[in-house]
Amino acid sequence: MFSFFKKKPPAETPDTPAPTPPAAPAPAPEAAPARSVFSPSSWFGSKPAAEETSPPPASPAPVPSPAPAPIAAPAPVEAPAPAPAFVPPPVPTPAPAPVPAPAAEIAVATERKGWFDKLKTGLRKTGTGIQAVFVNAQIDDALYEELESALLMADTGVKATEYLLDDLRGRVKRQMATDAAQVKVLLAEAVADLLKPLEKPLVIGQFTPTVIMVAGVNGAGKTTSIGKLTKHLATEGASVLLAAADTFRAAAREQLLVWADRNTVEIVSNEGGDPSAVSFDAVNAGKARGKDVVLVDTAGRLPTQLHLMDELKKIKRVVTKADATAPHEVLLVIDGNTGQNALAQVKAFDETLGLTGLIVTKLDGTAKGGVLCAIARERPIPVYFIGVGEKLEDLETFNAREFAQALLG
Ligand SMILES: Nc1nc2c(ncn2[C@@H]2O[C@H](COP(=O)(O)OP(=O)(O)OP(=O)(O)O)[C@@H](O)[C@H]2O)c(=O)[nH]1
Ligand SMILES: [Mg+2]
Repeated sequence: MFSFFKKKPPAETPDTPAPTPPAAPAPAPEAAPARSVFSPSSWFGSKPAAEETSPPPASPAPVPSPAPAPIAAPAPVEAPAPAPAFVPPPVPTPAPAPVPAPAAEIAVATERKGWFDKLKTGLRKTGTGIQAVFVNAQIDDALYEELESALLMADTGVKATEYLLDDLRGRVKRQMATDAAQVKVLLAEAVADLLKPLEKPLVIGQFTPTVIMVAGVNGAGKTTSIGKLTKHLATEGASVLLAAADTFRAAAREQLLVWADRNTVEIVSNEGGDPSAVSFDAVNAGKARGKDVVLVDTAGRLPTQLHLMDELKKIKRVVTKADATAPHEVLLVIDGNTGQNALAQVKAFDETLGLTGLIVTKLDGTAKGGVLCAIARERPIPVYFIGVGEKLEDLETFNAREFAQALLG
């Protein structure tokens, strides 16, 4: 679980229906004093479902804001910010829910352990390959050579592998390590330090709505990740609006509708319509209805399909027309099984769109987690979330140390 809390600027709560106002540059509320944060380094229990909202999805019908849903305030484990305060969605009656959760931390620990075990299982194949190098080994050139091969096999890529080996040699010298088991521990530290810059919280609440555009190649896990993310956000009390901007296939819209239903959130869609128009309408509807987050699902595409990459640029442009400050996040979803190609995708989508974050999916099964090291070394874009399965709870914030431990611990 991640921490999510927010404070909004006071007042302002129009709940106007108005589905599609004109494209006037939005007034864009300025940075709120405090904002919601997904903290990658601290994990909180906070379960109570804030099943918010309104009538069933389907069309962007005007919906009055939900009554303040009391949410358990996440209890920081090692949180940088003081006592996360939750303020429910836009309703004039401010009723923050101060819920000290004494028992929560225990629940959290279990929950987190469960997550860690899943991640460890997912990365087992890669991890075992690297760990085998240290079994009954001496600290000599042969060890480093074998390690080099194992890291390359794990999709770490040439640059990150070289970097890690150099770094490791330095650590071994400084620590005066004498046996291979110590070297393994030092490697885990080197990996954690390399990945650390990728650890960054996704901030929600600074803008209303926070518009998040999600892109990626076909089948990477965009729609599924949006569904899981919606669940996290809704559970923490954020109101979410989905935009079905994958208008190519009716099935894509249906798929997002299912997630909208599951999470009881609204969706803006237009079968066979233009993806930019749907995104535009969704951002306007999100503004009019005071939604906290608008998540825009786009169709899968390869970076080599230039006309489709142009279409993404257009979506982004048009979203900015609806809200001059948007999109606030442009996320790329990558399949953890795509190996070094994932790095190529990150570079290509970043060049086209200017990415602000990544979601790495399918780190269960046969995933080779080394690609995160390659990303950290060559295109360090924050990894907001990682996915280890198809279920709602199989998405979590990325924690570098935990990842290194799951791989090498
Ligand atoms: N094992 C596993 N499967 C996942 C994960 N995330 C998504 N999937 C599966 O991957 C498949 C594709 O997921 P989608 O969410 O439809 O992918 P998409 O990127 O939206 O696909 P397009 O819209 O067709 O480009 C589905 O079968 C998902 O259940 C994950 O973390 N682990
Ligand atoms: Mg999809």
